[in-house]
Amino acid sequence: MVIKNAEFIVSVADPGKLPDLGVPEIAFAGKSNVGKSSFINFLTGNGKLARTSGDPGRTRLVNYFGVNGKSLVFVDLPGYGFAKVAKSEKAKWGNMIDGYLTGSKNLVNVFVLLDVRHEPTSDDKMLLNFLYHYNIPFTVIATKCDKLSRAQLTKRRAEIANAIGVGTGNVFLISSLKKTGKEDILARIDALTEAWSADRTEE
Ligand SMILES: Nc1nc2c(ncn2[C@@H]2O[C@H](COP(=O)(O)OP(=O)(O)OP(=O)(O)O)[C@@H](O)[C@H]2O)c(=O)[nH]1
Ligand SMILES: [Mg+2]
Repeated sequence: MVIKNAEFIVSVADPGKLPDLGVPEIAFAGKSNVGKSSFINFLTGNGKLARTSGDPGRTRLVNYFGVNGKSLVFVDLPGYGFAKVAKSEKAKWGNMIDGYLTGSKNLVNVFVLLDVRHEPTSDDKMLLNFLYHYNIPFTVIATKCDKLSRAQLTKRRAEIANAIGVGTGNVFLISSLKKTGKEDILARIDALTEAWSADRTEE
């Protein structure tokens, strides 16, 4: 697919009030600061669409972005695992993430972002277990690949795949900074949205 345009739709603070837009949603999840919002901006070619920051914990709400005339929606989720956030605040974010993942009527896939340099954290594993448990399909995307050499990337890709129990080919490598890895992701989105449309026409 080609992303021609993207626009902000809505921010949601209450997981009980998720909009039902009737089009497929792809959610971006991962540790705080891993590069979720930056990746949305990279994919859509709009550097100012989702707010990014060097301070972890930038995205605090569930943010909906419409792609190509709102025929597809990207959902930017708050990051987890940010140590400096108060416990009460953490619980609130956790509820928003869980609430979104179990409550959205249109979620087709969760893009789980992991920093290519680090081992998946216990929070990452918790998210993946949650997705398995609720049978929610996901795609693993390793971010910030500009930080490593080609040889290191090959090694880290295999290590990440091994740590979470998927095949190496199922770990996508991207860099929002260097703008690499986009084509494979767009092809993946094509496959996901086609499957969604096919399911709909069967009903
Ligand atoms: N080197 C490098 N830095 C990146 C890349 N993607 C994002 N960053 C930086 O990482 C920091 C966090 O990026 P965000 O996109 O705000 O991360 P986030 O996952 O949305 O963070 P929260 O909203 O706090 O959960 C920013 O300083 C970005 O510039 C990348 O591909 N390469
Ligand atoms: Mg963010």
